[in-house]
Amino acid sequence: MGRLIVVSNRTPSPRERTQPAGGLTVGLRDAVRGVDSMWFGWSGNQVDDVKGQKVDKDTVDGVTYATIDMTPAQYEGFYQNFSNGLLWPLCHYRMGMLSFRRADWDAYLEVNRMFAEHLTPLLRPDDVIWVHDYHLFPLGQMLRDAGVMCRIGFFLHIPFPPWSVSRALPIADELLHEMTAYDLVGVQTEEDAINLDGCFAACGVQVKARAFAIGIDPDGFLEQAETAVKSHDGRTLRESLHGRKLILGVDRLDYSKGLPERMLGYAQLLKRYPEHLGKVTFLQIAPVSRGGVATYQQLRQQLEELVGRINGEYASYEWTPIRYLTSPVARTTLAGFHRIADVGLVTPLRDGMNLVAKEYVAAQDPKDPGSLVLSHFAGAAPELPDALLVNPYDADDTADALHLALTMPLPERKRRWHGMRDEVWKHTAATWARDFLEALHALPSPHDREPEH
Ligand code: GDG
Repeated sequence: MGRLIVVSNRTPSPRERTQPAGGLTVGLRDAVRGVDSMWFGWSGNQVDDVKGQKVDKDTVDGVTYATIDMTPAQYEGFYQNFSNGLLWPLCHYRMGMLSFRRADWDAYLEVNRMFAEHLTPLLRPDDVIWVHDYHLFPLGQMLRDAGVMCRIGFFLHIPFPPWSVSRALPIADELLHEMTAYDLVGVQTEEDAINLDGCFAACGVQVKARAFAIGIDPDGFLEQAETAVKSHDGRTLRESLHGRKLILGVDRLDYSKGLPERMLGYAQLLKRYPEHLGKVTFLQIAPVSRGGVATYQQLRQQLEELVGRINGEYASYEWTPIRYLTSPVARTTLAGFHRIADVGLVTPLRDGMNLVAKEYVAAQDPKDPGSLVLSHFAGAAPELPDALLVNPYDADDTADALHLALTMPLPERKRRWHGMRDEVWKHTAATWARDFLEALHALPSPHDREPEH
């Protein structure tokens, strides 16, 4: 069997121990472990001249990381403007945030072409290529144009909106047509598959999307959590609580994660259920992400004001209701924090899946598990009906769920957690990758296809 070639915008840095926060890397890293594979993508470096650049290769634990650089202009047009300033809000149903410029579309195509040009010479005929996410929608077509005959699959990590929303993208038709180059198109949920199929149908594209829900490595995360609670950071966090209950939020600082709405929900808890005043601490870890994009800078400012206002209003001289961190925390430490937390609070306004919800479940102590408060709008929600599901736009709903979570008797906590635990252990990063790749292999090879007339 040939190698697995993973292609994503960024590859993880193979030799760095701390990795940037991000679900794609976390999910895929668990999936490629132990497989003969190559991971191709952008190095993270910007250089003024990329003409004639060579692919940089580094092999660690059987995985070859092959990377190329980008110019500052490509970074701005392809990454910041088109991918994160346009496709991201569109796919998260935020039409009011779209700004389309043809120059950015040109940069997006140029970088996809550059990926194809440098990847093609590295390929062997029996390789299987797996392209990831919205940065690389047209890559499959560009590889086909370069004569690549391998099986190519595509997986979208973020939601896909219905045609009534996605048609706001002026080049939607072209983008959807280019996806015919893929042998298999995967999305996170049935809802995304229905939406994408509706878009294909509206544009007369003969492709069908299939749902493959991503998961985590629950055994690995649990092991980290068990170790981390006994570590210096774990013990220090617990001691600092002075017996108070802990609510934990962990998210990249992104407007899709519903952070301001979450703060308002927590403030509503303190207002409507004053018995929790001084008895609970909300720790929100929100590492800065895409800090160069204006909407992210505005969000950061908005959150700083909100946290300051809520703390000012409800704090006492010896208790601060919200602890808010914008620096990343090491993954091992995070796992321990999840185990210590009485409540995991995950309230995105839209999310492809949301791995944090699954990590919270995995990290719990079976003898005394915490409760998960989860948004209906996370892709994980249909998989985790035993969570306390909330509408994040309704601060009172979030407050009620938090109150319920903080006061839930142990037998009910255990019952709900067991349901969620079964799901998190059943659908992991490894089963997600296995199911997708098995489906890709089951399709007729492009070599065996009838030539088109
Ligand atoms: C995209 C989709 C989909 C967070 N803060 C820190 C940190 N993290 C880790 C979490 C988790 C990951 O980052 C975030 O994953 P999510 O799935 O929650 O969200 P996105 O980054 O938006 O991921 C998402 C995912 O892709 C996979 O398909 O589920 O819907 O948007 O693992 O723990 N990690 C560390 N420090 C932090 O401060 N080390």
